[in-house]
Amino acid sequence: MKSKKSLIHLINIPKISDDCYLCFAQNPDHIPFTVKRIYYILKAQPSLPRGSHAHRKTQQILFCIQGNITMSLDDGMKKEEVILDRPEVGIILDKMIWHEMHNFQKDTILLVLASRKYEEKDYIRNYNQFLAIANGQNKKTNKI
Ligand code: T46
Repeated sequence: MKSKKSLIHLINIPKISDDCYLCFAQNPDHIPFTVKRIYYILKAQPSLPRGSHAHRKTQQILFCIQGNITMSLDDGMKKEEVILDRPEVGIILDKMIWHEMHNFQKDTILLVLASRKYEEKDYIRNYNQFLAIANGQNKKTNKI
C-alpha cells in the first residue's frame, strides 16, 4: 500500500535583508531536534552524485545556501524529487530515507544540521538491505 504522505518536508526560515542576506534557524521554531553536529559540502564534482544511503537514526535538515541541487528521496515505497535552490528553504530529511543528491554546481554549498554525532554504523549503504528494513517497518506502520 502506498502512503499518500509526501517525503518532502520543506521548512522556511527567516531571511533578513539589509545590505546583505542573513538567514537563521533556531530550535524548536524551525529545527525539530537538538543539533549534535553540523557539516557542509562544497566544491563537489557536478558529475558525481552524493548520498546513496539512509541513516538508521539520524535526522537532518539540509540548506543549499549557494547554488542548487536536486535531491531524490525514497522511503522504500515511493520516490520523490525536489530541487533545493533557496538559502531560506531547508528540507527535513528523516531517518530511514534513502537519499541522493545530484546536479551540484561548482559553487554549490550544502549546509547540514544533524540530530546525532557521526557514526558509520548509523549508515545503510546497501539499497537492498535498506529496502528489507524499510519495508519491514512500513508493514508494521501500515498493519499489512
Ligand atoms: C547527506 C549529505 C548531504 C565524517 O567523518 N563525518 C561526518 O559528519 C560526515 C557527514 C561524513 N564523514 C565521513 C564519512 C565518509 O568517509 O566523510 C566521508 C563521506 O561521508 P558521507 O558518505 O556521509 O558523504 P555524503 O556527502 O555522501 O553524504 C552526507 C550525509 O551522510 C548525507 O546524509 O544528506 O551528506
